[in-house]
Amino acid sequence: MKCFQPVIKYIVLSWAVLLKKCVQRTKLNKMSLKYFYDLMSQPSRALYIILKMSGVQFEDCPVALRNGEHLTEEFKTNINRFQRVPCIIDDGFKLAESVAVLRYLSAKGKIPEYLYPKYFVEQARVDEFLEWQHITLRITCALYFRTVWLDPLLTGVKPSAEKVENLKAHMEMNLGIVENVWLEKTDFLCGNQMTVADIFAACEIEQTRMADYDVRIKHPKIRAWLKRVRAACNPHYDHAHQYVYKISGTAPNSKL
Ligand SMILES: N[C@@H](CCC(=O)N[C@@H](CS)C(=O)NCC(=O)O)C(=O)O
Repeated sequence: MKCFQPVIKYIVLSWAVLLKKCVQRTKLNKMSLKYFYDLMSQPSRALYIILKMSGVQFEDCPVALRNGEHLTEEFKTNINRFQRVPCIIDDGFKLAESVAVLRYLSAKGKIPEYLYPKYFVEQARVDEFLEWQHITLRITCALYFRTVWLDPLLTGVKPSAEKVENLKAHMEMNLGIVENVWLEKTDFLCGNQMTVADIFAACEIEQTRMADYDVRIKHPKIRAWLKRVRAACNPHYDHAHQYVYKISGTAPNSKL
């Protein structure tokens, strides 16, 4: 029996070393994802909420757009060649575009099915919204926000009333489509379950608070839906929107 002792000791030690390596590798893998974002950016907030809800471990890499941190050569070369947020570096793999990042993480099994369905028919419905929103809801809400709030802050020049009305009309046309088409028969945009589509859309619409636009007035379905989305995503929703709430001076319960 004595002669087996060194062998047993060797096996036990090898297992201990292997286990330690596995734990170290798991920790390293968990943190190999770097997320670059600014909570003032709508798609950054959406992805932030999705990552938090999915329990994805990531290295927090906030980027202050207001300070031009994304405009440096270092950012362009080492982080995102398009100099925008959100973006990730996953174990050395650089990826920009919020929807591409979402699909990449889903393919890696990091996003739960209830947020981004795996069954191709259900996934296609969510993708339909994600494709639709870029040049409709996003562009018109973002342009309104930019023209009414951001540009005057940066340049000191106010837009003409005519320009604001024009942008508002375009934005409201798309809000009308959300109200009457996407939310026609269901509690959420792609059915009766909340998905990433709702999170992306809500983050775009919330941005208009800062331009003092009250979406509730003309859109009762959007108003009720926003409450549902917030409830389903909290506490991450309120955390992601902390600056939007602060700057707009609207506490979550007092407006929207
Ligand atoms: N289509 C991109 C949009 C990214 C984008 O426009 N990001 C803005 C913030 S919301 C940005 O980084 N802007 C910096 C700049 O334009 O200088 C996505 O969905 O990720």
